Amino acid sequence: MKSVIRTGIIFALLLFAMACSPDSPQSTFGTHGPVAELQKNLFLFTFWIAVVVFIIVEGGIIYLTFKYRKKDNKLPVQTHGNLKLEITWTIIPAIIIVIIAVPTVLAIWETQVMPNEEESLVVEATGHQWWFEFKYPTEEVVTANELHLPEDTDVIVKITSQDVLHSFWIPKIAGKLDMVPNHENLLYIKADDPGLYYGQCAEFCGIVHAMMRFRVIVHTQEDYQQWLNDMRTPPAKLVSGSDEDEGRKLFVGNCSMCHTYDSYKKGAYTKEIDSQYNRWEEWKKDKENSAIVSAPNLTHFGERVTLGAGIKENNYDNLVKWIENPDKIKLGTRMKNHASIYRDDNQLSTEQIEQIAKYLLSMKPSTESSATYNK
Ligand code: HEC
Ligand SMILES: [Cu+2]
Repeated sequence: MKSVIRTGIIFALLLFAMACSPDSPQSTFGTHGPVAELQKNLFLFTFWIAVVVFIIVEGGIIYLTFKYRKKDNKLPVQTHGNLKLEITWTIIPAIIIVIIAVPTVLAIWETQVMPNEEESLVVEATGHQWWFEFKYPTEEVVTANELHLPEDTDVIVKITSQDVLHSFWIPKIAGKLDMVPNHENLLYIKADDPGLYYGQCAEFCGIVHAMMRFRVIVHTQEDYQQWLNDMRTPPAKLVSGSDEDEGRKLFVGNCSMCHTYDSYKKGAYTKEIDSQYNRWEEWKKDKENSAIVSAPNLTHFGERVTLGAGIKENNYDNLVKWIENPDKIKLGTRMKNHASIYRDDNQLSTEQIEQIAKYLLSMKPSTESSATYNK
């Protein structure tokens, strides 16, 4: 009896703990967009049907177990087959499946239809081991690990991958769709409210798959325009001889072969696409010794909320730790495996690392931004 009570308490606690989930950043229940809403409703519809089936079946089992439990040593009446019952319990599940299938298929159709491209925002999302690249072809803006969207706008995300299979998922807004190399998948999304949302790779893609995240920052229309302007505004000129300026020189010498940092320039968009491609080709030629791999665009990195593809808050301490050894934060990054500063003969001093970190945080659009995001 004691163990029954103990199990009961554990179950009750588990149920209680489950009730916490709707507020968590990757919960599919606290929806903020029509696609996630549709998917949640479909889930709940199926769930409640399953609950009814569960109660009837389990209730039946428990009731019959007690009612017909062995009372004497006589063999019970032996029966075999009951046509009426068998037809009933074949037809009822078939009907339930149809009831679930109809809204499911309708929802699949609904989310497959893309809005008119001319009237929508088109974003290209590319998966890399282990980070996300976001390109805005019409706006000619490119960034990484942070997807900026205007609220209440139809968005078509063109999804692909550079290396292996990944999957694109924003639990509170929509999900999920495979990122497949050499193939484009289309995902329709729309975000209802401004705010910060979590995205996550949802397909096992290698050692730090679970640490391949991104943030979605949904702006008011006005702030979104401001963000676009910011992305095209150069940073303020650094004071010659300052730590930031020394950091800039070190960055250009040690980091810029993989990371672009000046996509605010005119014409930078096509250049970045070409250079990501070239870096990738370069890497494929000699995976062991290559000093170049495709890497997150770091333009205006000082404005970013996170670091390491959504793993750590972007601040000075975390940046220093990241540059010292990215593997301590995220095991197996291509940065650690291929950047020359991690070879024994080419290491940066602590002072140099700090200068680079200061430089990275100084990478911001020069004009005072009126946008209210990440403030
Ligand atoms: C061999 C190419 C390569 C070199 C050289 C390189 N990196 Fe990286 N870097 C990467 C890759 C790849 C990632 C993505 C790591 C991940 O999240 O898996 C990355 C990620 C980063 C990030 C995090 C970006 C984000 O949005 O999460 C920062 C910051 C960064 N690198 C800074 C530097 C600095 C500073 C240097 C020079 C000291 C440098 N990198 C040199 C390839 C490189
Ligand atoms: Cu992935």
